[in-house]
Amino acid sequence: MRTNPLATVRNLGILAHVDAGKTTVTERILYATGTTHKRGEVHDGTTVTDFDPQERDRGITIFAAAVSCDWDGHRINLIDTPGHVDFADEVERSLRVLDGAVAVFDAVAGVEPQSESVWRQADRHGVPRIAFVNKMDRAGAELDAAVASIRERLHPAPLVVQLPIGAEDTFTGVVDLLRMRALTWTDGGDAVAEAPLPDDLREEAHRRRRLLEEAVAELHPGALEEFCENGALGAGTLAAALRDLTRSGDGVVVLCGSAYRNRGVEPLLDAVTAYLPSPLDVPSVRGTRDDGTEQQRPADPAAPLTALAFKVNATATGRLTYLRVYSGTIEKGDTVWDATARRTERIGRILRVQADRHAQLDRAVAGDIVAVVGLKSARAGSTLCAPDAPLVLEPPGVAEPVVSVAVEALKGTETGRLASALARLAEEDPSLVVRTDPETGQTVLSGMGELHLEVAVEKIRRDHGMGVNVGRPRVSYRETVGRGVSGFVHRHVKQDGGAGQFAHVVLDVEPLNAGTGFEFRSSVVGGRVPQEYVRAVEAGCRDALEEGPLGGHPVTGVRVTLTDGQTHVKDSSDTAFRTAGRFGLREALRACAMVLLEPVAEVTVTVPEDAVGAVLGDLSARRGRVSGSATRAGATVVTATVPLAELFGYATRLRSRTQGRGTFTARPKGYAPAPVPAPLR
Ligand SMILES: Nc1nc2c(ncn2[C@@H]2O[C@H](COP(=O)(O)OP(=O)(O)OP(=O)(O)O)[C@@H](O)[C@H]2O)c(=O)[nH]1
Ligand SMILES: [Mg+2]
Repeated sequence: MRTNPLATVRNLGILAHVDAGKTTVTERILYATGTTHKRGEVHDGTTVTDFDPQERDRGITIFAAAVSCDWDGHRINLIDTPGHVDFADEVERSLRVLDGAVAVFDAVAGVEPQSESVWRQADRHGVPRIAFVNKMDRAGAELDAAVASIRERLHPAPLVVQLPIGAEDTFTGVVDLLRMRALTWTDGGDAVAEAPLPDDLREEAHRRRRLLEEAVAELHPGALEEFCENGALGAGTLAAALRDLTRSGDGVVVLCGSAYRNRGVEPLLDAVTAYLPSPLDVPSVRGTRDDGTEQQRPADPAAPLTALAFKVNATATGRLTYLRVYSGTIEKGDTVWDATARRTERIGRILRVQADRHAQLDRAVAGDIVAVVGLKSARAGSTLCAPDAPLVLEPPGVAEPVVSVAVEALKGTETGRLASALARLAEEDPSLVVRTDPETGQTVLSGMGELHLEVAVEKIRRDHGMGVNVGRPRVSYRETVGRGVSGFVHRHVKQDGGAGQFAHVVLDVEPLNAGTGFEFRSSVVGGRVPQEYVRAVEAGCRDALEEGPLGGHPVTGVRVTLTDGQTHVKDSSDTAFRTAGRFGLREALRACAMVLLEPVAEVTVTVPEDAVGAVLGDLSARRGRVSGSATRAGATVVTATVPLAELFGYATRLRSRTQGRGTFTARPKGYAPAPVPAPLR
């Protein structure tokens, strides 16, 4: 029997907290697989995946980058993701198209706040993962402590398959607990050296192997059977069980190494191919057909084409659209249907991105991740499919922007150029929103945080050589319904000759328990309002939610029910009902008790013990609510919920209060009621 070639594909993401070493791991993977012939460094600005000038200057990853490489008969399509929380949307879009991931941890810090966030993101997407404890060469690195923090905070069953050889700056390799062999690397040496177990580690290695066998037997019925019969597990059974447990999410294989010192990368690649799923092992993609019904499409090159665009990137070679092909085949020159924009598109060139080279392909098949040149309408989140078999895949969720700045061109004559540059940028990054402030007429750019906006503006300055003035950052407020109204009547009637407009709606408005989102339903009976008009009312309600009655902020956390209405034979239309929905809800909201909401963040501050008092005082002056504090290795970790508006400039303040010894991370934690009137900052 010929095996399906798709079984050898791995669509892999590298995820972690800022600075855990994702880009360095990626770089070493490209080197180990022979894709590149020199090892780049983040601090020299020479890595493959941090190719943007700002990434090189700042030493951080900003944009997710996809590269392909080959290992042991497998094709690995790899996405290196950013760790900074402002770019969490890039991670979200990447997770949508991945089949598996490597979560990278810092062997000194263990699980850090953003590792926890990306872990939960991966949980939501059902992406199986393995853990790589990196930086084993650092002073204070400890595999057991890192594993304990994984067990405590992420997953109850970490399954450690290696034993480190040496520690900190004498960390030279690992014992592979499956094959019971020692794998070591020398400084400057390229390849891994394999040898029998060294005497001084034999006993510990056998003890750890035993622990691994017991843990696996406890989780895996097949392994348990063999364990009970033989009192031990063979390497083959262990490997098969580890693969099952990884794919079901019941266990997490843990490896370790030092990417920077080139240690542990080859076994990581072996684990990726052995344990993580291929496109054939994950559930078939599901989408919605034009008639509203759901359909599944198998990962089969012969099935109708279904592909998701997850990233758009304007480059010197043209506009690159990154696609995950879920089913079917695309060929160069094909005409495909953009089911999201509802127009046909032509596939120009198809590229496999391999570091700085792009290999041209004639076709790409189900399971693959490729870049395509020539698409005009497709954006991140668009579905491309066979013209005769349309299907829409659910686009990746877009987080709501929480911080805004006003921007203007330094030269008045460049206002138009700035507007088109901003529009291009928002097209590439759906978490950026550009709008005009209705009161001041200013152009306002909104995004996920100060850094996100700073990077966006800097990109425009550099790419377009344009001077840009930027206002002070402000948070984005929301409004929600405190107490609803029922039976709110609105009549939209214009019958003064010619084509008239007639729409009559009755609305109930109530708060949603979740506090966010919008739900619309209809309880109209007897067809008093036909279905198409109900949809028009819903669209009108969405229009109304864009500007709430308190201060023109978007409204969230509301359910609207259309309970009744009236139509007119001649004068009713979609437009009339949309208008009625819009003005009806706008007036109804004025009658509701509305609540102003502001974005809040969960802040984790790590400070030396002697600075805790000053930090707590400062947090409370910033309207922060402390939710916990713990001491770890001489430092105190304080967690607090703080309004985002109070966090601007916090990094500088913390540094001065702690003589540079304090660090913090903040991650968005939704919205909370704001003091009224909104604090002006
Ligand atoms: N000592 C040591 N340093 C490492 C190791 N791996 C990476 N680093 C260093 O840690 C820093 C951050 O590494 P990156 O690879 O940029 O980390 P990242 O996870 O990609 O960071 P972001 O993309 O910004 O989230 C760099 O200075 C690396 O040289 C390692 O194994 N040991
Ligand atoms: Mg990086």
